[in-house]
Amino acid sequence: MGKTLTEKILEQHLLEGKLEKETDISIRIDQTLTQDATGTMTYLQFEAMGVSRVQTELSVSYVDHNTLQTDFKNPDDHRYLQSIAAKYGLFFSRPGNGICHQLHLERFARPGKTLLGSDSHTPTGGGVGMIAIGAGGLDVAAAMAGESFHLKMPNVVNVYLTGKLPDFVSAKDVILEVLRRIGVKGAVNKVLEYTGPGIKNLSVPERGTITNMGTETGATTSIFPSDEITKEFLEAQERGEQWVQLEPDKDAEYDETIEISLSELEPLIAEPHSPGNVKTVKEIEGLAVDQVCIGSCTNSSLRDLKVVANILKEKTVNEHTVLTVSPGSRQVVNHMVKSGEMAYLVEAGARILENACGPCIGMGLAPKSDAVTLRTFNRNFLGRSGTKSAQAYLVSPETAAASAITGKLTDPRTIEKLPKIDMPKKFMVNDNMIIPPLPPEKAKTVDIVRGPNIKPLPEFNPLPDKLEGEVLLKVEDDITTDHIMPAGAKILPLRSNIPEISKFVFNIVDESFHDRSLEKGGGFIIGGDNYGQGSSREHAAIAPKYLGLKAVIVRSFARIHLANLVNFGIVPLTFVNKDDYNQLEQGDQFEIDLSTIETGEVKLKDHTKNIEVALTHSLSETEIEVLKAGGKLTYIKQKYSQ
Ligand code: MIC
Ligand code: SF4
Repeated sequence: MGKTLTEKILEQHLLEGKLEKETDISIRIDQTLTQDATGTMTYLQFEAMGVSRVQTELSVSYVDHNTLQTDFKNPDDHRYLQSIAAKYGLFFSRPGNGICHQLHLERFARPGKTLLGSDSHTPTGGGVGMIAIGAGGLDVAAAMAGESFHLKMPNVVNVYLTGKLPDFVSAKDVILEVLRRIGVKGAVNKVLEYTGPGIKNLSVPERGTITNMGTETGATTSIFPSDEITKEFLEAQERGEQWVQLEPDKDAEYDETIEISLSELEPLIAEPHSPGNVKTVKEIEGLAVDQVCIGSCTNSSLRDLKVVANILKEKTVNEHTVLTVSPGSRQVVNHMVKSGEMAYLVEAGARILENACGPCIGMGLAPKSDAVTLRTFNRNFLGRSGTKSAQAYLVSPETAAASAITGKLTDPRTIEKLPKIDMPKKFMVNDNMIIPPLPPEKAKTVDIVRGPNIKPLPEFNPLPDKLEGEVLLKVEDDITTDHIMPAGAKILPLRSNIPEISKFVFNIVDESFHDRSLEKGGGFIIGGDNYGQGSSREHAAIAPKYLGLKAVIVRSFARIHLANLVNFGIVPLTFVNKDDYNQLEQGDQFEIDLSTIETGEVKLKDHTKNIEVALTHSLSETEIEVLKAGGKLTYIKQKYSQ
């Protein structure tokens, strides 16, 4: 039986287990990436592991999230990250260089390699045929220390593309179509592998848009083959020698197939507050738009910005609409400036922002109250823009640019002609904002720079056999990490200060959560399906743990958040009978007996309701050991000290 591309790359990196569905495997990680918002915690944990230099082929530390410097905190963190990179042998991408995923695709992503990143959109790298996975910072720290990465062997889905995208329909519409079909939990523990004759009509940055936002389906990762188009891209990035041809076997067997005819797609839009609420633009055309934001790791490539600039050429942004543009990288800006296309944006009245995440994570440019904001980003979760009453919609760059001109949601196909875009044969490569690793002897002499905002890691105790306490909160389906641990300009700078950031846990859902948790001495959370979808931020586990959260009991979990809970010693449990969710309430007194956890069966006694509820879990033996140790850091420290 032939192999899928996913199986081929996993097989080459397999350290433990068998490539059989649902079984636990561990793989070797070749590359890692971090960004600043998750990076500080990642490196504090890496430091605690006591390893003198990163053990990977390549590790890069990017700065792109916390670039709004309203006080000393963010710049202090940047200096810390720079000193860490110098001391431990990492590449350091300086603030101002661009968004981690865009930069990694341009400069480091390599076909056939594995990449683990402390950001959920790490699968962008799948655009060049690598297995690129998002994970919590602690897992990335462990990979840098030379540990393998554990995961459940995912099911592989064949996303079979035929045809060619019509004018004004682009890669964003492809991934929105995938989301329209399978929703935000449709690919949990699955890999979306793109095949079929249609892929030859998609460039690497377009493939990157698709693999990037595959994260919103819950997928472990997404991947395209490495073909002639990949070769051309790598050559244009002066990395032609890194190309290898990689594709699935002709007779590869997939667990499922999704067929998409690119020729039949039309402009799509995700309505508030989920990337899975997909409609056609036509269905809600005419909606008045207050703000349009173009950029983010999904849609900030040179191709995307050129399209936007040429649609806006000789036009003016509608007087009732604000347009922001955040380019993906300096390389993109450089091209846009030299070609003169940046001037089209400026002349049209776009507010040009730094090459960074910016409005995507609420780092500035929050929309006005009740605004309709159209974004080329990948997430439109409640409050993420920085304005809780805003209604955020996700669209392609074409739809965004057309709507910025008219001031209302506009089907870009109503613009007469698609402007012709000239893509360069060679990109303007300039790595002068990437500081390469220092040689080991020099690295040893580097001192780590720590600002006052960097607080030591909290220590957590081993897990007892019995957990007791109150249900602190009951939530619905699809709770995101943005609900659990909101981001934005005010909270993100606290990422290296757990006591401070913990004050904002569940703030967007229930402002009293923090005080209640402390008053009750911790307790439990009850949730629905897909609990913890979205970001890889381990702060959504560490901060609740700091407040005393003992276990989370839900119908189902999102992959990265589940791993983060284990890493920080919070027990992730699921209902055997999903309807039991309805019986339990906030305020109920629980007793959970963990003495049988190894058997997969756990009993919950609800003393308030006087009932017993059967719980289970999907934890591997190692994960149970990690939980018992009180978290992964203690577990790894114990392992190294033996
Ligand atoms: C996001 O898009 O939500 C983030 C901010 O990039 C996160 C990481 C973080 O919270 O720092 C992600 O996607 O993992
Ligand atoms: Fe940055 Fe937004 Fe991409 Fe997250 S999704 S890495 S915040 S641009």
